[in-house]
Amino acid sequence: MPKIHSDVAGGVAVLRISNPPVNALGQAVREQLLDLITRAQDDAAVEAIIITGEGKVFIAGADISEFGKPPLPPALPEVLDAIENSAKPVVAAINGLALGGGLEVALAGHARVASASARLGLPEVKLGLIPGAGGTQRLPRLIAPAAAFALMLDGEPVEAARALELGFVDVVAPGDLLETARDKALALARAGAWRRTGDASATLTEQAREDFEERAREALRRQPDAPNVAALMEAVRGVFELPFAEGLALERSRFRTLVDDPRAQALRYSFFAERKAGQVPGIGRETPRREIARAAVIGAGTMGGGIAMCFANAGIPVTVVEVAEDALRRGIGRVAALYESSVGRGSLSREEADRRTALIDGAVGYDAVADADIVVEAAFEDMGVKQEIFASLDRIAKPGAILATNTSYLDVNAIAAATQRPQDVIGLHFFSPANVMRLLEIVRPEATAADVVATCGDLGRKLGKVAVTVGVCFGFVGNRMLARRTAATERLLLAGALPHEIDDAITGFGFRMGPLAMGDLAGLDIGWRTRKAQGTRAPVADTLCELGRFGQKSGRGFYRYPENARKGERDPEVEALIAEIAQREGVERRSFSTEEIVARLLYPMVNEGARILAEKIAARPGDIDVIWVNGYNWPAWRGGPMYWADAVGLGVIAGQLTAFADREGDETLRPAPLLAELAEAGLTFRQWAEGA
Ligand code: 3H9
Repeated sequence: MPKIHSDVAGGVAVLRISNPPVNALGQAVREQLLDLITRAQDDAAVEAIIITGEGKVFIAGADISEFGKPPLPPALPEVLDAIENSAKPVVAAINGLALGGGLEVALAGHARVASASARLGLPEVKLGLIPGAGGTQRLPRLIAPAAAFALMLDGEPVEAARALELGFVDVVAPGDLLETARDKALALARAGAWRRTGDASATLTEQAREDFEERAREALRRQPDAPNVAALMEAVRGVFELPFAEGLALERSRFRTLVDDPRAQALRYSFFAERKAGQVPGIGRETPRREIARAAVIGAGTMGGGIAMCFANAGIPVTVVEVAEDALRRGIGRVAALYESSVGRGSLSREEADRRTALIDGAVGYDAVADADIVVEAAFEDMGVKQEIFASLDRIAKPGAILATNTSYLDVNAIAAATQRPQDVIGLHFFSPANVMRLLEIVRPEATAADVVATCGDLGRKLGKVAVTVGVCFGFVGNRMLARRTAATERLLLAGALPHEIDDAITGFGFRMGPLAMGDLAGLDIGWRTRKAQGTRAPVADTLCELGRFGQKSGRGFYRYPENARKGERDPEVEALIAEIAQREGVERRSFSTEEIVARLLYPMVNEGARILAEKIAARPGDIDVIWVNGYNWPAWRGGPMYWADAVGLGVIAGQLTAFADREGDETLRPAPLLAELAEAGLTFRQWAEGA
């Protein structure tokens, strides 16, 4: 099957890569590209060569699904050598996204012409890698090495205009891309002179090296343990110290080592799990969609404001609805202040901030939802309140409008039952801060129409979210599993682990924050109120709240927060208090190792994940992993709880859980049937999902 269309006209061979969906550089593309470049050398009708892409993408990079498998020749660097050493000039006509190996193809060419809408980047770091086809050696030879390093460290693509300014695009085509590229290619051929990027050295000055070293030190300070950051530094340093060919060899060797690193494997797993999460059982391309031209959000609190920003950021006009004028004014003011601070930080232009602010308006009273295509309720977390609101929405919203609730725990079926149109009701669980966090749990009640589910999936993507569709149960996927960790934390505190030991074990595992520091930050009174409403208890956290220790906001929680302290300090009072409660509760205390703390906190979560899978609340283990990585700060390089559990071994986890359950007399800790069954059979969650 031809993956590249070749067309020779007017002395120029145009090689158009056509490998949908993203023109990745799979084996067939590499082979055909090498073959076509080689053949063009002997073709008398060809004076110059253009490489371009079919569709909206130039080339999105190497084919990630080939990584970790036996290499299939020709390797990409070999193809790029042929391009760079071509006896006829090669021009990249960059028609859209040029990422990773895609940009490396362009860098190996002798000139780069981009359409104004093209974006270019080297995102390999996000996969735990570094560029592996010359990117680390060629880019710093074209632009300031410090800027090249920054671009590769960040991984975000830049616009064509910025690439031109930096110097790795030669021309942004004012009109027809191919015409401009053709002119450039023929001009090079006729001048008989063009530059191999590998020969360039103008950027490699002493000053440039100092600038690079300064950036490198800063990067190492921020990410001292990331193997790919260290490798990236080493490779870029190579441009100053090594001949080009040796620099390429160094890069290649570091790339190969990184590809096999379990952290990079986990990141690749996450890449595909995220994409798979978009596939919802019973929903397909053919499922009809509803139009979302206008939105409304009920509630101008932190959550409601953040959700409104998500709509405005995506260009969808939104009305924020409150019951009282002053609450509305405060909420809208908070949103405006957030946009202002983005402008102040330089992450948003003034015009863009104004455009987004103008898309948000406020109204008092539910009548304002009448012309919204979707209403997202973000009011107080109470079933009575929510049912009342949904009964009102049912009366006022136009027919066919999607009625969504942002509840994080409550039964969405019961909320839907407050309306005469349960088919239009769905849960859209945003995470705080909603305008920042990537996760969106789409909670699908029994009666919800397929087109509503499909529309919300598309909407999630439009809002820039990773949307995962889940079933209805208390706390859905994320919070239901989190509750297991919270319960385990309480148990462990009583049993003798100190707050900072627990937090250190969890941050050492890779979370940005431990559960107790997190509780202090969020406010301990929130959970306390919920427990009181449910008639449950958590002896330690309840006692702290009874003493007015609500966390950071009251200066005291699990830790104490002296004025201006950036981090909580150990509080002997709390530690003594916990020992006292433990004695009262008859819990014997001892010390715990870091590994034991991790196991005690995270294995019960995995166990709950197994129940969630068995109940089909999540469609696949990968969905659970995507939720935890994107909504709960699970370290991305550990893949997610279910992926991690597979690596630990389900037999090990089931065995430990059995021991915990026996010791604690707590049956919720006993391995769930699915976990026990897989452990017994020596299988992983992944094999189970793949039908083993
Ligand atoms: C690299 O290049 C290493 C080199 O330096 C050295 C090599 C020696 N490979 O995201 P979407 C699939 S590392 C394989 O939903 P969008 C994806 O799985 C690579 N498959 O679309 C999905 O499949 P399905 C550096 C890929 O429009 C379909 O394409 N490059 C690849 O939202 C559509 O994807 C990157 O890291 C790939 N490279 O976003 C870029 N890319 O339909 C990674 C996509 O079966 N890719 N697929 O689920 C992306 O960032 C986004 O996919 C992109 C499109 C922005 C391109």
